[in-house]
Amino acid sequence: MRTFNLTICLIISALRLAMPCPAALAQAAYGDDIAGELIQDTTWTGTCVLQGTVVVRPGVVLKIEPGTIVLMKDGASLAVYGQLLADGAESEPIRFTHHDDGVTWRQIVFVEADDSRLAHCIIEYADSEGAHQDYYEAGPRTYHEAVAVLASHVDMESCIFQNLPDESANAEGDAIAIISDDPDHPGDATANIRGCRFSSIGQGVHTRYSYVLVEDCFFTGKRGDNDDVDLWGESTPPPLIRNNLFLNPEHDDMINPTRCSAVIVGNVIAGSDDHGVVLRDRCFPVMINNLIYDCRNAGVAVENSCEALLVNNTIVDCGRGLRLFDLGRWGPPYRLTPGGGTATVVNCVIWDCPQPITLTDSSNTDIEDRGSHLTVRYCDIEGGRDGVSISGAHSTLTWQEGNMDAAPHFAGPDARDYHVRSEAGRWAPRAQSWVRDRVTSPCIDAGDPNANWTAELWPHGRRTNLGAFGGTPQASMSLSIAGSPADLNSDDAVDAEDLRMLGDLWLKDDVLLAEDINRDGVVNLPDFALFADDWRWER
Ligand SMILES: [Ca+2]
Ligand SMILES: [Ca+2]
Ligand SMILES: [Ca+2]
Ligand SMILES: [Ca+2]
Repeated sequence: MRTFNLTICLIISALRLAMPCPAALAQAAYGDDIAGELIQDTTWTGTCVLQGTVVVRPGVVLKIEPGTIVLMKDGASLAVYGQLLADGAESEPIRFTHHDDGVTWRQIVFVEADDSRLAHCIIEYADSEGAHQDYYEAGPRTYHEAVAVLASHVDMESCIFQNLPDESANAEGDAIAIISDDPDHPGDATANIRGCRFSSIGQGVHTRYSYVLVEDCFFTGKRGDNDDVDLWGESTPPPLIRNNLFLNPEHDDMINPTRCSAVIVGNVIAGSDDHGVVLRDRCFPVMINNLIYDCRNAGVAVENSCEALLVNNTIVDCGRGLRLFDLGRWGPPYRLTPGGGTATVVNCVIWDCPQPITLTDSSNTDIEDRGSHLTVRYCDIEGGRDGVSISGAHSTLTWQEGNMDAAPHFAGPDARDYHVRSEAGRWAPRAQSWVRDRVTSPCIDAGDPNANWTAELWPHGRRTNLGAFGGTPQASMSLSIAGSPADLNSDDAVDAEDLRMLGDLWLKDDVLLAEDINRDGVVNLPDFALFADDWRWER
């Protein structure tokens, strides 16, 4: 029954399969099921039952309507060589699920497909447990993830990955693989993964030599020897992991680029029994504006000849704040480059960690440089220079200007609010408003004078703050009134360009906008009055 029946497909094709499921002609051969190949553009709606491997041929477009339920029989797959446009809606998601209790389906795989989309889809009960280490060895590959993308581009928006492979307490099925180095289908694979939820599963996103944008996603309850975002190999551009929330997994690391110069920006990473972020092997990753707390082993690990740049991160309440070392694993299957970790740390706060920073030599005696190497400037490190522990004769610390050891005055560490206090104004995320404190944190305006402060709202002090919110609109306000509140683009002049910006957002009802000059949550006449006061201001 699973073999492809050309005659049936041609008949289906002749009728231009665009009908509610089950498809009438497919019923003749396969009962209520859809099976074989789609060789004509097709739209699915209602309830569809898939069995075996359903193939979307090259050049064929499969559309799936909002609210469609795709019931996958035991071991069923959807293999897309053409294009899949599964556009659910928030109120009418598309559900890819199993046909019967107790069975699992195999996979949605894209192979040299046309640009495809999964939006508002729920993906569950796929048989997707397995180890990404399987892909380290040369030879044929079997991808185990629920969604595998080979040499294709797929946008995934507002999707939910859950119950992989089932709802049991130790289920650790993996969600997504984006693969550019498949031996049979090599070629750039890319994905934009936005607003998705990864709930109590194994690995979330795995890449090999692939660009991904992972943005505004929520990862929680992860299980097993899996990382939420596991990136392997370089790509152009490098992966961008931005504004995600990683919360309370039970095990393992949250973000782990290996030999991958990923850009990791604006994430909240909290509650791991291992590391928050692991930066591994020969690569040059960058971390900016991340808040990392409650990671038992370390907030950030830099390993095996990785050279990392850490700017404006807050790392707090972790076993170690930052850890530079050689993990080993030089042989197969990992084959990591021997060597310590190297990091340049600027505008960061590391606080309330039993060991703020540790550097360890590599135990590999065959390499020229066995040291871990750290450069620190404009940082607030608990214990100051003594907060850096160095073990081994080869590791080095370069302690530069602007560092301090001063209580950062977090707003509410018990409530995990790590904005720093200010008499001039502090953003209160729960209240979504600005509040004033009785103390002002020394982290305000303490950043590298050359760092870009211009996204901070006035009064910004014309200098970036330390920590995760420094250099962002959520930066705590300065006691200095340098600059002008009407200089909306921070170019040291109030002119027609600022007026245009004010006009563009006129009556906009939103917070954290420079145009909302009185910071009351709406851009309107009182803001224009303040703007007019400073019209033609120039520094
Ligand atoms: Ca896994
Ligand atoms: Ca500032
Ligand atoms: Ca301006
Ligand atoms: Ca206003």
